[in-house]
Amino acid sequence: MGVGSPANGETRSRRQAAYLLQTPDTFVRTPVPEVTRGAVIVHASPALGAEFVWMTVELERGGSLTTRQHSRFFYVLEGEGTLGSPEGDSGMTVGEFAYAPPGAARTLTAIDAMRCVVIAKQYEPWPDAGFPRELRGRESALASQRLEECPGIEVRCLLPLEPCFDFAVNTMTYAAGAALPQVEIHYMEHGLLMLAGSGTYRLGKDVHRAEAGDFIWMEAYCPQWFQADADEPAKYLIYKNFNRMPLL
Ligand code: UGY
Ligand code: MN
Repeated sequence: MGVGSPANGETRSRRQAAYLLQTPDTFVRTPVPEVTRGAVIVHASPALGAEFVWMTVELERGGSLTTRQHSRFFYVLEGEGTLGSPEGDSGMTVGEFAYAPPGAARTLTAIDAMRCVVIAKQYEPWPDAGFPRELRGRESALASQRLEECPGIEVRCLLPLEPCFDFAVNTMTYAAGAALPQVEIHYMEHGLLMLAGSGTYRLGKDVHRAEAGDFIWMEAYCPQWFQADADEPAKYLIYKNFNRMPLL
């Protein structure tokens, strides 16, 4: 029995047609040839209906992940490592992120046992936009914006809004009790990892608790709304396909 798994088979996880709520007690670690001394938890993939992949890679000290295909986005959750490219290695620690353009080989190596979000998406080029460049940053160093003048919600956009980028990864920080100003229904799909705090997530017609460590996938047009618990701020990391007109 996995740590935290109740004996009676109960879980807060839910798989519905329009969304997945995946709580840590249901995470399954698997080997992949791209990883040495570690494993991946694949949260969202085409097998689910998602048009992107969201995994958590867990590496022992000295373990590594090497990938080349598709755009990849890395966000360190725990521990420390280096992200290596033919141009050299650079250190990555908690709260730091990187974007690797499609086709560029990158190796993430753990200096200390580490956990890192890896998001991969098939790149959709845009004529004359140029090829996306490598990016690195620290989430806490980015300026935050208010969500449509909504007090209590701060958004940090980790990727720039430029025509060469075809997805967004943001953090959303909610003051205690703060809520999205509307139920959203939109053409973008989401992957989402609760980084801190907890609250209530409305997904379709269901209402769920969402707690730090939970992963959520929402398909396009899934009605969605979040409110942080009244006694504590909440924060999540969220992906969406963005900045491309859907094909007619
Ligand atoms: O960017 C978004 O669509 C975001 N406001 N959605 C969400 O938090 N569920
Ligand atoms: Mn949304």
